[in-house]
Amino acid sequence: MISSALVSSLTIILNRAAASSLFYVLHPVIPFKGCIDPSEPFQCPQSQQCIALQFICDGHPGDCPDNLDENEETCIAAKRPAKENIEKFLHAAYTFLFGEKLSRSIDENKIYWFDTLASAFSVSKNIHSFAEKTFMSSGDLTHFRNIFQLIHDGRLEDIPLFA
Ligand SMILES: [Ca+2]
Repeated sequence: MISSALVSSLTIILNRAAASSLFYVLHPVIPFKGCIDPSEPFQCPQSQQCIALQFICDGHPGDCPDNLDENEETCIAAKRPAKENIEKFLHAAYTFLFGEKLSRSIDENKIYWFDTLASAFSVSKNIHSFAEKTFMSSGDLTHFRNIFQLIHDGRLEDIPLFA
């Protein structure tokens, strides 16, 4: 036998579910599509607000939430390719750059890995900061440094030996 307390609890839960689905009908959630307006191409860190490049690191805070438009990492990111482009590049060149060794970590963190990697490429001041943000082991960092040294030296034919 179902107690009246249980029935009233169920009624409350069902009413909340109905109310919440009505809420979503009235206020559909529009997924963020990135900063698609060319006049405001820069996405503020930890936000979906888009601003013009001229407001980044211009000495006037307040263009992004929490004044992140004047943050050191934001200043670095503003001088680098857009994070979305870095991410596309990484998808295309991952095995070439990192080889099988680091590819294994993709399987463990597939959903977030490229986003994390692209973010780290976008904002890191140096290779140590990059390694910290991507939780690289010292072995992975050495591997990564060697790959980039080979690219820097134009010795692309040697990369498969490391990868
Ligand atoms: Ca600013």
